[in-house]
Amino acid sequence: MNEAFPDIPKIAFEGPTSRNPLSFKHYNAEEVVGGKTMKEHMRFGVAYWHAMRNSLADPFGMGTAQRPWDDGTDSIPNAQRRVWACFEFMDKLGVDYYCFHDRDVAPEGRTLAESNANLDAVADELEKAQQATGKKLLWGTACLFAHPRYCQGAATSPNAHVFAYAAAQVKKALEVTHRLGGEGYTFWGGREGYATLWNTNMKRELDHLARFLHLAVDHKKKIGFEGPFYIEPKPREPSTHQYDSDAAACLNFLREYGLMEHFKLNLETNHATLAGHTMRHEMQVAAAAGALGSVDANTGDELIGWDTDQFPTNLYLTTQIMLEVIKMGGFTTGGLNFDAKVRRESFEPVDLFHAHIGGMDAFARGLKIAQAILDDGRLEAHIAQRYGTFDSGIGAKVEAGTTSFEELEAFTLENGEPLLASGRQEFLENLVNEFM
Ligand code: XLS
Ligand code: NI
Ligand code: NI
Repeated sequence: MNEAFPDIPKIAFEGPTSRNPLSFKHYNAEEVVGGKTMKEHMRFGVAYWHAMRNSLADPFGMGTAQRPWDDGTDSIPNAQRRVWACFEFMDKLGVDYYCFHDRDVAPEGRTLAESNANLDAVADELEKAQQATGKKLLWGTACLFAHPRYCQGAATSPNAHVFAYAAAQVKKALEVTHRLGGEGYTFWGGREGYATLWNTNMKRELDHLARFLHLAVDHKKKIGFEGPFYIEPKPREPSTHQYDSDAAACLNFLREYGLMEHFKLNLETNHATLAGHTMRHEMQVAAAAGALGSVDANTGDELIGWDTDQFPTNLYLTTQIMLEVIKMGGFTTGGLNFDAKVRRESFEPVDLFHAHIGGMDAFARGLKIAQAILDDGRLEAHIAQRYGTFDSGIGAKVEAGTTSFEELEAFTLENGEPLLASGRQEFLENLVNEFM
């Protein structure tokens, strides 16, 4: 097969003084930072749906993407050719992982049986490409939101037949993910929510969603898939409200339905901001519950109110993400999946390279800055000292659960007004800037 990107060489690390846009200025895969190589820290992934399938259409206009290797048809040979374009892309970029939805890699057929056969035919090719290049599947997922049958939800559809169809689709996607050695499996509840409460029985829909996930856990055990399941929170879009609206809502749902041990969260920056949170907030909520699994690395636009899925280039953002990743002890099965698309205006194949190189360099700098902040120790020491009154005396008893309201009352009567220390926000913001 002809190369998909004939004019583009393997992207090399050339260092910060390079002026070559097709080089890494900061991402140096084998460079050790804090005891691990950059590549081990980051575990970058390419999102098949954006890199290979996004035509760059928007609600006001048709696609603009130029993808010379793609003949624009829904044929199996075209889908198979795309596999090799994707792996060439990953290889030239030096990214080790990819993620896909079933319907990104293979076309939906007229029947479930036909769709499954299509998926098998492309999975054969994915398997060959993985073997030829050593690239791996970070996670797989099923697209339960594009087809009209899912317009009122999949697991939360009011129609049991739709529930069954979605279950059959996840069964197959999970089996293909397993076959390809996928390290995890993601559930993003694309249309699991509602457009209006006037036609919705929320309790019933939530029960159905939980039942669906329990059935998926049963099947995972049956086929011996050992990777984690991830839930990806997002508050809205396409629905008015999605049940998995943010990390806290997901964790509450998982606990309520006895699913905690089987799930972690896959957090996406643009979804965090749509939920009115920072990514760091979402990461701390998940990490505190031991459920920070993977990251969909992207960013939103501050002025556009939707999921614009842009490539992350903001060093404060990447620094904060890497701080949380390092503090939780690093990714295990998860990674940084670029769930991001180039702008509609950036329609050439080379733009895909610029976008991913920029994201990887931004994360490399974020990693180095985060590690430097941790090595310096002042920030963490400040936070630890801020809670110092809980390290001994009455505070230690509070944390140990060995005090009572009576004792706290007696303590207060004896000690009078508390002596507070400043929060020092500005001091700490300046401290962080020393490392940027
Ligand atoms: C869409 C989601 C989607 C998931 C995978 O907003 O981010 O791309 O990551 O279904
Ligand atoms: Ni995502
Ligand atoms: Ni998104």
